[in-house]
Amino acid sequence: MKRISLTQHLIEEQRLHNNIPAELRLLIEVVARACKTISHAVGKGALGEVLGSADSENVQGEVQKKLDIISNDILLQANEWGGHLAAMASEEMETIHPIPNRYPMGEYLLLFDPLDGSSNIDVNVSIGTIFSVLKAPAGMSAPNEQAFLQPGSQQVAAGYAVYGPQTVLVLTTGNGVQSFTLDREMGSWVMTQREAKIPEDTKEYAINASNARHWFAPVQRYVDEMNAGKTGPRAKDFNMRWIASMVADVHRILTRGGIFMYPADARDPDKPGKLRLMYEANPMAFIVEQAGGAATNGKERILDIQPTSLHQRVAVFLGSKNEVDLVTGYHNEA
Ligand code: P6P
Repeated sequence: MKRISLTQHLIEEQRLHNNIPAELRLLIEVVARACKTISHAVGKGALGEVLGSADSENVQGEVQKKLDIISNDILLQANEWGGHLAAMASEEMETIHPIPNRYPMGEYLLLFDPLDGSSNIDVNVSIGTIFSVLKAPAGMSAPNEQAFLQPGSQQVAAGYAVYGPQTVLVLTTGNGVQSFTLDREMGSWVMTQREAKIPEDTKEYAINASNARHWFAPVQRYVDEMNAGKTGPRAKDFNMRWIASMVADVHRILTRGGIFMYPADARDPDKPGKLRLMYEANPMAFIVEQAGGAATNGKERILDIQPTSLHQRVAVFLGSKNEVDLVTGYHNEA
């Protein structure tokens, strides 16, 4: 396959679909460049004095890892001056981050989880950066949190970088899903997959099985039926994977199919699961749907959910369409 760069791909997409204005192309390239810098910092590990926890907690009440903060700062500093953004929001920051007055304000909003799966940093397991791009509401003078509270269907781009044996950037601008592998010698993103497709069926599921005693009935039924294997109602054996790094689990599903689940459970019936809607579930749902998969909160399409707060959580079922439809059906029967 002729290898093309991220820049060439974005310019060709612009010609083909006319839905990637220069400002959006610039934004995506700046974020991709920031992910290269994060990959470099992550790759240093103990040599870079970047492992371990910082003496701080984020808005989620989670102890921040040094690399969480470093990655967040890299994304803020890379995106402040470009003139393509009106504001940013991050898992690591309680409120939105407006563009400093000394820089021009643009028409896009950028949301990100700067380093997802950070509990895996110190044990050298794949982690990643997730990002989502929205258009700022027309005529907005001073950005506020309300401007960000748009359903995931309004995203104009979304992507993630997975920092694993390879560093891979996965991107959608609404015209399918493309993957780019970081050529470390050249420092460039090189297209290595033009059209990711998630198989509609699978034999592999991902859930944190240690929570099984807390699951509600629809999830219990769905997982029990898979665990019953060939002699059970599904009439086939299933495999289970759980990396506890959403980016790594989703990347596996994008690559070979599967279903990823982080359900609400009885531990806190008012808490709809652990993952965040705006900068984890929405971008991943956009990517998964663009690759032919499905993504729901057990009841409805994640991309249809009207957000009410920046850091709200949501239950997540995403991946191979027939499996997501089945477990969602169980919820809607209940
Ligand atoms: P648990 C990482 O902390 C994260 O937000 C996701 O990346 C991951 O899928 C999930 O939490 C893991 O949660 O409860 O299994 O540790």
